[in-house]
Order: sequence, then C-alpha cells, then structure tokens
Amino acid sequence: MTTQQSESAAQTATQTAQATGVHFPAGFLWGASTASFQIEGATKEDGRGQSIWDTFAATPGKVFNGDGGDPATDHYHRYREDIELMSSMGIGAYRFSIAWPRIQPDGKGRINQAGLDFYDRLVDELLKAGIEPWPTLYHWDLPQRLEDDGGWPNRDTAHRFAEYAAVVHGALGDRISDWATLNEPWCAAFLGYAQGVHAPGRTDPAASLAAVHHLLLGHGMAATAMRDQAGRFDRPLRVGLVHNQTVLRPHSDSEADLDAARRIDGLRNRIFTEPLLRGRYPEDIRTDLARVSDFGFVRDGDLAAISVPLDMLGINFYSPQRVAGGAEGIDPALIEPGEGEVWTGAEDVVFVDQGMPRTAMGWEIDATGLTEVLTRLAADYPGVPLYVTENGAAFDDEVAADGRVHDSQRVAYLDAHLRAAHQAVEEGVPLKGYFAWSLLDNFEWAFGYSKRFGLVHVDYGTQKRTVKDSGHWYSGVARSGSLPDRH
Ligand code: IFM
Repeated sequence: MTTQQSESAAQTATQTAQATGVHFPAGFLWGASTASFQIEGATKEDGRGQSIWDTFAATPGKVFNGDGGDPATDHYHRYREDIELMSSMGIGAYRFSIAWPRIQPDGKGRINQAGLDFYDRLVDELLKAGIEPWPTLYHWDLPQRLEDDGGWPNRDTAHRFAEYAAVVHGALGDRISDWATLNEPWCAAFLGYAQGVHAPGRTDPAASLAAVHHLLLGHGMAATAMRDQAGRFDRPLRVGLVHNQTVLRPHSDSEADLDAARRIDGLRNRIFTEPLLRGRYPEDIRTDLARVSDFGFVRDGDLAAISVPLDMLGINFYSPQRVAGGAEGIDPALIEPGEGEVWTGAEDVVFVDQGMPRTAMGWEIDATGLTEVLTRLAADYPGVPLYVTENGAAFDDEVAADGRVHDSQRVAYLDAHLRAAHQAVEEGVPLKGYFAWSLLDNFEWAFGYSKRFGLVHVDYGTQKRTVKDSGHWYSGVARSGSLPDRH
C-alpha cells in the first residue's frame, strides 16, 4: 500500500471515528513503541559492544529457532523509512530504546561516538517529521561486560547506569523532554535472574531480588543525574519509568487464594511501585521473601534515592491473571503450565485459566484488566501522570493475496483496550497517552521472530514493510483522537 492509500484509509477511519462517542481528551498522545535489540540489527556495527542478549541468543536452546539480533528489522539502516511510515500513519510519538552497548561498549568508561551519532540522526529525523521522541534508556540489553562483573545483582551496575544515562541525556537532552529510565524491571530481574528464560539466563532467586533493588536504585540515580544537568538545556525534563503492572485475580475468595493474589501482587506490582512512589518495600513482601533474602542489599539512603519524583509512570499492559494458593480442587487442565516458576518465594502459587480467548502468545484477552490497573494506580498514587507505554497482541499474521494483512483480531484487541483506557479516563485517571506495542513485527525475546506484534508487518527475508489493517485502523484513531464505531 502506498503512502497515499494509507492516508486515504486513515481518513476513512477518521470519518467513521467521528460517529462514535469514544473521544479521548485534547492533547492525548498517540504513539508506537519498539526496543533497540528487537528491531535494530547491526549488532556488530559502528563499535557496538556485546549485550547480554547477544550472548543469550547465541547460546543453543535459549531462543526459539536459534534466532538472534541480526538483522532483526534492520531499523539501524532503515530508520528513515520507518519514520516515514509513522508519519504517514499520523503517529505523534515514537517510544524507542537506546542500546547501552552502542554508547558504552563495555558499559562503563569509553564512549562510542558512532553509537551516539545513530540516535542523534534518529532524533533529528523524528523531529523533522513532527514525531516526539520518547527514549527508554534500558530495555534489557545490558553490556555483557557489566554482567561479567556481576550484572544487576551487583550494586555497581546502578552507578554505571546513572553515568550512562547522563551521557545520553547530555547528548540528546537539547531535543528531548520525555525520558524513561527502565523498561519493565520485573522482566529484567525475575525472568533474567530467577527463571532464566531471559538474558542473562540465571536461576538464582536471591540474585533476582538484589537485581530488583539495583534496577530501582539505578533508576533513581539516573533520574537525579539527568536532573542535575538539565539546566544546560532550554527545555523541560520529565523522567519516568515503565512498569508492567497487572491485575492478579484470586481464583476464589478462600483465604489461600486471596493470599496467593496478595503475594503475587507484591512480587509483580508493589515491589516496584512502593519503593518508587512511597520510598519503602512493603513489610508483607519482605516477610514472604524472608527465606530467600534478608534485603541486606538495601543501604541507608537507597529508598530516598529511588523515590525521587516521577514525572510519569508508563504502564505496559497485556493480560490479567488468575491465581490460586494451590492446585487442590482445580481441574489440572485449567492450570497454566510453568507459570509458578517465575515467582521467587511463591513457587506454590498456581495460575488458573480464566476461560478467555488468547493471543498467539497464549495470553488471555480481557481488556477490563487495563481499566483496573489504571484506576488502581491513580487511586494508590494520586497525582502521577500515567501513560500506557505498551499494549498490543501477537497473532499469526500473513500477507494475503491482495497484498494486505487482515489482522481483525488485533483491531478488536486494540479497540477493546482503548475503550478500557477511555473508561479509566472517564473515571478521572490522569492518563495522558497510549503507545501501541509494537510499531513493527520484531524479535520477541525467547520466542525469536515467531511472534508478530506489529502494526506493520515485516517480511524478514526482504525487510518489506506492510501496514496491517490494524495499522490503518490505529492511524485513524491517532488522527482523530476517537474510536471508530464497532461493526
Ligand atoms: O516485546 C515485549 C517488550 O519488549 C516488552 N513488553 C512486552 C512485549 C511483548 O512481550
């Protein structure tokens, strides 16, 4: 589809959208998200160092099909084309991440100017297209050298992260106001250091808790380092963090199931939001985890350093989950395999099928969870501006004989979740924007290239981009700020 055709499809969607009652507030930001390792490719170019994901992907059996970071979607070379696409889709903001090993190949010390130059070009091109750059400083591609020194369980990594953040902000802060420090520290800590299904593939529960703390400390120290130098630039600086909060529903109102929901809520949500927004680790979580760790990694002053003001909290939401305190009395066919392993100190909790339709990731679809997440955060932590920084779904998309991708399931998913987000706005939640995950099909971590989340289809053989039906639909939404009527 040409740019003109894409625009005319978007206009049609815009006209339809005007008929509906679902209008987002003026100034609501419409964006799309990606992350460096998932799209850039060029892992060995222009002085980039090795990341833990290069190492992990090169380890046999860790990533589906032996897939790795090259060439991914070759965004490193095709970023102009991708920005043109976003522009043709009316996307107002682009959330991307900076690859730390491009900037500091060893994670410390020497700065690689060629790495900074890439993001410099990217940002200039975005601004030329009228698209707001929304960088995330850490979306999981830790320089391997820092992992060799102990990774996130090592306190020094937090200091190194703050230095790196200051370098990047120093180079791009004249053109960018909105920054996120971390993406989904839950995944980095627990999937990477406890379950081992993400890089660096360690299975050490105590280390995963130290990683949680040092990720949060790195966030706070980075935010402070950036604020300390913000006076250099003639623009406001807003620093936030992106967290994948979810809803944990008890399977029943039995004491055991209610307690399972409390425990997993602690490990998934409150272990991040409470130190960030209230400067404390909740006592119940510390008690639950006592046999794993004494939290001896928390030093005087750390919680104050972590709980510096948050200018925004980004929420990545995909699916709610149902939990039970044990398998007894539950049809074994309804128990989600393997889920319990992720949960340091709560391995006895079982995850239960909620009977909802599923995406190609096997994740259940229930958009009401998004309203719940947003209204709860707004109630628990009033005054923090919220953004949905990721939301989307993988389906087994194919390019049809007419050259298009008819991904009606993704349109339905996005429509339902945007209605749920709108509901939260109606209830007074300070939700300021929404970013679809993802702009492009890309490297879905341990699933390699087998899962497609994009609004834009990528043919990995030719790198041809095809805007999916969902991309045209989202374009109409972004241009009009309203949802089209359902058919
Ligand atoms: O692809 C990931 C992304 O990197 C982080 N959030 C969830 C997405 C889908 O799994």
